[in-house]
Amino acid sequence: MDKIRIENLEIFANHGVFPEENRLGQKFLVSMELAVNTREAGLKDDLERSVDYGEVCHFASDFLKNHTYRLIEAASERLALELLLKYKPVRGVRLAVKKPWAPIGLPLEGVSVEIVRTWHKVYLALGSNMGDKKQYIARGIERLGALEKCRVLSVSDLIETKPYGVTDQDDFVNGCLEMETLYTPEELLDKLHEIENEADRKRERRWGPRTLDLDILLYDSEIIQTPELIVPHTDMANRHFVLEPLAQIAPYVVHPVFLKTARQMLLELKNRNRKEDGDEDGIV
Ligand code: A4P
Ligand code: MG
Repeated sequence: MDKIRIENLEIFANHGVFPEENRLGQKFLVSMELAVNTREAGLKDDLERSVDYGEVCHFASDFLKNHTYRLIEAASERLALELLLKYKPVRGVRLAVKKPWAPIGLPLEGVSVEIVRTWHKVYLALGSNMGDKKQYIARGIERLGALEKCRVLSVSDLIETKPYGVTDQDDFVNGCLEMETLYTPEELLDKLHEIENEADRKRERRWGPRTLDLDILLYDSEIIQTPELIVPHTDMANRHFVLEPLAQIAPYVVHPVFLKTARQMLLELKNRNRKEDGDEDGIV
């Protein structure tokens, strides 16, 4: 993506772990690289289609003057967040905050922290098979949309499905949604658990009845395997109730392990199911 680069913006501010730093202040040098598609602005010579770097500089300067953080890590993190939330065309930020006068009792040219923060594209599976199922899902989507670091982009139709795996339970309502987020995958999982818990979700039995289930299907094209989180969702390619709504909102999104689109996985699953049901040829 195109970049707008601001180098070594000088800001006098009060960040630091020592009380003297907070009281007296010192010089900071801030460099920002904003990932912005500048094509339209370039072709039309129109600032409205880009991001005003002068405004960004004043915003960053005011922000770092008006807040006091102990760590330049915190100053960088908060400023990156503010920039990503405030300027819609900014898809990502590389931000360096440097302290040329860091008081460490030794001569040095400076110390700096550099971070990269971007919006991430995520697909979630939505499910419920208890109580007012559609209402639980609608409320879950509303809660996600209310989070500052999430933007819900599209929601599939909700479909009624027979229970898969553990079959002695009520039918499900399932769907998928597409969103952008500034959360890491682990942070997002915590948020999903909070929203599930607000919906009175009980975890008595794996794959058992649930008021609300929010699973991460895809997070950019990342492949994650930790004890708490597996992305892409391990079983998504075998689940009609996941692939049908996913293929509706994102037919060409690619599974980063199987290298197949949602539509392809859905067609292949239907084909397998047909074969298992006795139609030897299936369809392609
Ligand atoms: N976890 C690991 N990876 C993920 C991920 N990608 N997204 C961990 C979300 N969570 C993930 O999940 C158990 C643990 O999985 C979490 O604590 C998290 O650390 P859970 O939601 O507490 O329990 P669960 O949902 O019973 O287990 P699991 O394995 O997530 O099951 P699924 O995959 O959610 O399947 N039939 C129909 N028709 N429709 C359904 O929606 N759902 C299930 C449950 C079974 N049958 C179904 C449906
Ligand atoms: Mg789950």
